[in-house]
Amino acid sequence: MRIDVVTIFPTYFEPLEMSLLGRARGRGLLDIRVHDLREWTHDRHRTVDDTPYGGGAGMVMKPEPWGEALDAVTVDAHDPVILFPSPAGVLFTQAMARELAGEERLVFGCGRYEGIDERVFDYAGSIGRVRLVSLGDYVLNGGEVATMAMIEAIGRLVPGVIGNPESLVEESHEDGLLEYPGFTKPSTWRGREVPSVLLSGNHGAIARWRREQQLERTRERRPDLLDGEDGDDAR
Ligand code: JEB
Repeated sequence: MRIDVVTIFPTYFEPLEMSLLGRARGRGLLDIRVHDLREWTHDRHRTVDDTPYGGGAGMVMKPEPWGEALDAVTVDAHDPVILFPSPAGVLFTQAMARELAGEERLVFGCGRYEGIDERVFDYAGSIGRVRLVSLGDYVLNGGEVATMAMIEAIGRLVPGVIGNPESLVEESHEDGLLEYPGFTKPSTWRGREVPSVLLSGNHGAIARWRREQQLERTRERRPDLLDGEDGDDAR
């Protein structure tokens, strides 16, 4: 999979060199290219923002550099998915990460200031499949942190990136429930015991206990996952 990121802060993405995704990049599974939007400006000050038509607070990102950037990074792409992190986007979910992990080409457009001139989204729709996506219901200063989170969520689902694919299905959200609690040695730590069932060697009892814990925690912390068509297949 190739991922192009367009941003005015390319250094935000330096951590991608490290760890799991960095190794996947080294092995040729992920080709992540980060581009400075200012490469597609033509004035002395490399201007990417301007005042909003109609007035109001803050600045809006100018469409021209975005148009040139999207043209350049998609010149050899066939129907890429073009994602714009936005507080006004649809919520980014594990189901979406799973779908996107099967794509050949992704482009992330990272806005700043009050966001990007709205016409850019329409233009991007003439290049590929546009998705406005939100990381969650809180306000960030730009799309970079959201993009990093989404690249991590998608990248780890690309076949071959994670050594043991079985660890993917067990974890949080893949079955629509929160994870069961984990414990390791020592069996007593600072007066706190590991639940005795986990030391019993009774694998049936352990599986039942873990499923109960998942259901109890989900009911307590994330009842929204249990009621309705939300998420994947919460039971
Ligand atoms: C994403 C962004 C801004 C109003 C307020 C702040 C570009 N979950 C999320 N919260 N905020 C963002 C996001 C995601 N994904 C987000 C892109 C931009 C915030 N801002 C600042 C814009 N409008 C600019």
